[in-house]
Amino acid sequence: MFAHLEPYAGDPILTLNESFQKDPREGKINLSIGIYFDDEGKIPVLGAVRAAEAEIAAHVGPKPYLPMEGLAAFRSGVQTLLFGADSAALKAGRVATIQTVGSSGGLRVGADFLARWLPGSTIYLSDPTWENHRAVFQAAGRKVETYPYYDAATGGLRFDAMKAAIEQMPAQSVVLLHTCCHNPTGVDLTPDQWQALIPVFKARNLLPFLDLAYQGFGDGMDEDVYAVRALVAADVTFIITNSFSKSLSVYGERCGALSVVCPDADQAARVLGQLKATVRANYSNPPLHAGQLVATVLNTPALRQQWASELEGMRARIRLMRERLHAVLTARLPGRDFNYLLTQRGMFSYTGLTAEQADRLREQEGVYVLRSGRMCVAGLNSRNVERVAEAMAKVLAG
Ligand code: KET
Repeated sequence: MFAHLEPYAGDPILTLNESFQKDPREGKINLSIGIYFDDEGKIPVLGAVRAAEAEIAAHVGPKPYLPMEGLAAFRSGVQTLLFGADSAALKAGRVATIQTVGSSGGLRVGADFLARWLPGSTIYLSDPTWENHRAVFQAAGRKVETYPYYDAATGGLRFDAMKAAIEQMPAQSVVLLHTCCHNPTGVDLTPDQWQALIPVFKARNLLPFLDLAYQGFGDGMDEDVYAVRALVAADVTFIITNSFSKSLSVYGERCGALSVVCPDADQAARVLGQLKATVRANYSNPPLHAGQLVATVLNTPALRQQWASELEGMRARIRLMRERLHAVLTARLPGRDFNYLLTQRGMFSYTGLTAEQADRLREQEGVYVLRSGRMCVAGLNSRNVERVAEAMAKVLAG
């Protein structure tokens, strides 16, 4: 029956992370997967999450299925987080939000929804993007293309080329955009650049699909949703999936959401209905614990506050690690420009290391980065940062 199956080639991120776990070397350092580690090298349990868990455990009750769209308190908490407490769009009832199995689940439900309701549309991804974007949309039978994004020569954004490409997209194309902390490059659009794209989305009748996996890791919880608020204010119809995996450090709980901002409440109600139908035919309904956990943090003012300050600490620590890595590399290889480490935002830096250099870094130095050259700077800590810098300098020097 299955004799014809091809062996799985593995996933560029998850399989590398598995290899790291199996690596017997003591000094190995994991800068591959997008996970925030604290200065002890551990995945933190946030105080806000610990308190929410205690609250839930103190009131253990029956565990019914959630509705297809997820827990109501989770959905309203997510809406306030993304669109703001005073959002006119929320008040008008024109946003459809469902709880999803992480933002990966949000992407896939969104992709399946588009396959059914915008079947002719092509999905455009930034070049480069998170490796799994292509896989998710193709698995849903979507046609996938790319638009120019990263400029390897300057380490910045090819904004003019990006805008020109978007201006050429056929009507009803879907443009996938990273809301903040672009994965893998760490290169983001400025508010002015978002504003310059908005008229293009409208004039060309395009559908932005935002992916927000790193809220709070850029400039701040509200600052990082600039694009979301700007699109709403400009009356653009768009989709957004957001994740709590990284921002609440709850990866395995699978907490995410998918929202569709519509022109009016009637459309939003129909969209919500069809999202529910998509979920029902897939995993039926999302996990109860994930919904309760996030809802408790979002809807308890003291915990919401605590979360914001803990996230601020994570953001500051990443910045410090960027500075430390930059300082040692600049001292070791004075002829080279490592400024990208300071300007790129969020968990990742795009180091420019080739696949072959990434292999050498892993094999000879025990330092794991993706073969694309992406480094998770959130895996650096005060004990390993110098060693990583020395190892990188060695590999870069040839
Ligand atoms: N979008 C982006 C841009 C992203 O980087 C990730 C995860 C996700 C969505 C999925 O997050 P979820 O946990 O489903 O809410 N990225 C890291 C982990 C992975 O590849 O699954 C990574 O890039 O390493």
